Amino acid sequence: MRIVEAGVARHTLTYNAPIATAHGRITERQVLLLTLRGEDGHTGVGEAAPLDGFTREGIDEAEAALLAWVGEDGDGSLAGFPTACAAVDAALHDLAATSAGVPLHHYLNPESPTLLPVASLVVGDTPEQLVAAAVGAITDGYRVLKVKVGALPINEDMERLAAVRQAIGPEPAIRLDANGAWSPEAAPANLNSLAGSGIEFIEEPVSGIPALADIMHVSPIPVAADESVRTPFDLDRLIATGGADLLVLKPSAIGGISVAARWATRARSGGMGVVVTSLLESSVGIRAAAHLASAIGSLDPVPGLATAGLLATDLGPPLLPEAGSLNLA
Ligand code: OSB
Ligand code: MG
Repeated sequence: MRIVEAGVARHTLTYNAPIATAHGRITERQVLLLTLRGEDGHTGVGEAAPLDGFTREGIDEAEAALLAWVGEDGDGSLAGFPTACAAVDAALHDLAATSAGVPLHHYLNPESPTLLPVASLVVGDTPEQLVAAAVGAITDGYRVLKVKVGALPINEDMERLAAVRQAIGPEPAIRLDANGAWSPEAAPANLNSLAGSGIEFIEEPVSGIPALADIMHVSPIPVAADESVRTPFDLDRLIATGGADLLVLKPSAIGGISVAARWATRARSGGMGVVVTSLLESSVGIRAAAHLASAIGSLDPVPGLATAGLLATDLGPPLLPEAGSLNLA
C-alpha cells in the first residue's frame, strides 16, 4: 500500500525497578516510534529500540536512519541499522494487517494461536526480593520464570536460585541468562553448581560463538546463544560449530520480524530450537515480536515477552500477560 504520511518520534521509557544484567543496570532509555499512514487511512506503528551493550547502533544513528528512510534525503538504506529496520518492518506489517482487518499473527499464519504463554523475567536485588517476585509470578499464573545471573559471585547466584526453586516447587521451569559474564575457565563449574536447581536452559553463559561451542559440549544445562549472534554470518557460524542448543531471537535487535522469521527457519534446519524474546522495548515492539512468535509457532520454549509489566512508562496499549499468557486478539 502507498504510504501518504510518516512520522518519527523519540520517547523515553522508564522501568518500575532497575534491571540488573551482567552489562550493567537498565533504568531508563530512549526509543523511536515510527508511524505510517496508508492511502486507505489506516495507520501502522513500529518501534526502534537500541540498547547499549545489546545493539550495534545507538539512538542517534537509528533516528538518522529512520528520518532518511521517511524523508527524501539520502538513499534511505536501512542496512547496518537493525533497530531502525525492525521499526520499518513492524510498521509495514502492522499497516498491512490492520488494513486487512485481521490480527498480525493471522495475517502471517491463519493457523496460529491467539493465546501465547510467556516467561516472566523476575528481578530482585536481595534473595528475599527475588523470591517474592518469583512467587508473585507463579501466583499470577506463569509457568516459566527467567532469572539473570552472573552479576554476582556464583555462590550468591546459587543461593538465590536454590531459594527460588524451594519457594516455587519443582514444577515451574526456570531459565537463566548470564549475558556472557563467565570466563570459559569458570563456566563449567558454575554451570554444574546451578544445574541442581533444575534449569530449563541458560543464555550466554560465556561470550562469543567459539566459547559457546566449547561450553555446550560439557554443560549439564542446555545452552542458548543470544547477543553473540547479531549478523547472518554469526548465525552461519553458530550452526556450523554446533555452538548452542537454542537461539534467542530478539526481532528488535536483529532487523525485525521478517529477519527473525528467516533466522528461525535457518536455526531450526540447523537443529536448534528458537526462543523469541523482548529487548525490554515498549509494548509496540513487544507486540510485533509476540505476533511473530505465534505465527512461526515458537511456543516451546515459551517466548520471553512478559516484560511490559516492568515498564513505568509504555507506548500504546500495554501488552500485559493475563494468567501467564499474552492475548493477541
Ligand atoms: O539478554 O535476554 C537478554 C532484555 C533486554 C536486553 C537483553 C535481554 C533481555 C531479556 C528479555 O532478558 C526478557 C526475556 O528474555 O525473557
Ligand atoms: Mg539474553
